[in-house]
Amino acid sequence: MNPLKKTALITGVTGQDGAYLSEFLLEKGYIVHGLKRRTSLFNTDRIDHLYQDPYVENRNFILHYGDMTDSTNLTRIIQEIQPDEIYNLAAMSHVAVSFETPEYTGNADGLGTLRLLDAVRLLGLEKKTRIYQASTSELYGKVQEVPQSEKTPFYPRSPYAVAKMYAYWITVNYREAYGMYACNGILFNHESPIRGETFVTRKITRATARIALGLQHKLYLGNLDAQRDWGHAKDYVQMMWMILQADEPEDWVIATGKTTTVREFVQMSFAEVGIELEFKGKGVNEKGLVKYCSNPDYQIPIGTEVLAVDPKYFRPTEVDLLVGDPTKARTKLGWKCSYDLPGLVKEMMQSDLKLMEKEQHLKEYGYTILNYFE
Ligand code: NDP
Ligand code: GDR
Repeated sequence: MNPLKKTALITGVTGQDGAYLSEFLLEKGYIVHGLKRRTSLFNTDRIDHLYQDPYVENRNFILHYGDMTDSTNLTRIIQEIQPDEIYNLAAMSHVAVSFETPEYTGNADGLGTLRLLDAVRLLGLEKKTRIYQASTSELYGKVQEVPQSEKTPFYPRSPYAVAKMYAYWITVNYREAYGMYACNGILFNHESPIRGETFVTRKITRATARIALGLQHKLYLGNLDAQRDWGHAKDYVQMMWMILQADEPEDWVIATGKTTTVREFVQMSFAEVGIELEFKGKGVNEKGLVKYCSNPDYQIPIGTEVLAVDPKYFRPTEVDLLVGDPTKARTKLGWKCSYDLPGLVKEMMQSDLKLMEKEQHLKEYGYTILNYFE
């Protein structure tokens, strides 16, 4: 351990935010420890570029096997590392999947947070270790107020959001009960080229690229009317760090303050490959048809149906409208985002086009390519 360098533990290091936050903290000179789950195949694609040979001395990026459902393991790792900062990003983070696995989601996302906080307390680190809890705009759920701020009441609408609500309050409770420096970042949706493939933005950019290249015919989505406040993950991980550098531990909304429908996101993605869509029909019968195609590389006949609604993607209870009010973070932490939504869509599309071109080559050489769209 190098006493001159700060040490951070990131749970969920293999996820989108874990990868960006690792890069960010390493650039700041931190020693970064990451918690990763045992999987039957390697799942470290997002952090492979940060990997360091375990036989080299003075590593500053170290991975540990662990799981948020195992308190013995969390306690042992925290005891060994004695972190200055913990970023609790690990979660079963897919809202729709949480309806399929509600008990596990409660265990990992809700109780997992308690296990972490209590490990810090039991180890007597409550005055040393600062804790960031990855809270979410999903806490607002059913619309009570627009835009949503730190003062807006919660009304969670999924097992995921309910589990995150427990995590939110147990973080507040440990802060108040034991004087711990523990904070919630209530982050609105944030995306990137390394966003999980089954979240709607990435599902759309991936499918748009595949359709343009002739690898897929149609994109099936659920609720096209849902509105989200989408930012870029790179901007948001910086704020996780800022939150832990503030003088006092508090809870913070991080958002762009703008909202967009899923349908508009689809239009923006297709526009990146020169395809204009027109939407016809309503509800489950709504379809997206090619109206115009300006890019000679991606010629799809006018009138081709490239988007349809599949009710299997509807959620038992939906969150219709999210738009955050980040005034507190803007005024007290100096929060501002460097990306806007068109810039984010462009970056995601360029990345997915490159990836899909690779898949196209693999397919030409007879390799099986991933055709999983769920
Ligand atoms: P991802 O789904 O990309 O990453 C989740 C991470 O958690 C992965 O590393 C995953 O590991 C790990 N994980 C899942 N379950 C467990 C477990 N039981 N034990 C240990 N690790 C586990 O999520 P994001 O990076 O997008 O989000 C990070 C956090 O922020 C999550 O808590 C999410 O709920 C929250 N959040 C995200 C927002 C967003 O828009 N991205 C907005 C607001 C909050 P593996 O790779 O093995 O699956
Ligand atoms: P969300 O993200 O539920 O907001 O949670 P997601 O991208 O999954 O859904 C956004 C909206 O799009 C609608 N939608 C679809 N969603 C998916 N995944 N697949 C589809 O085919 C589809 N069609 C329409 C959804 O109904 C929803 O309204 C994300 C996660 O990162 C959480 O962990 C995080 O807490 C919140 O953002 C803030």
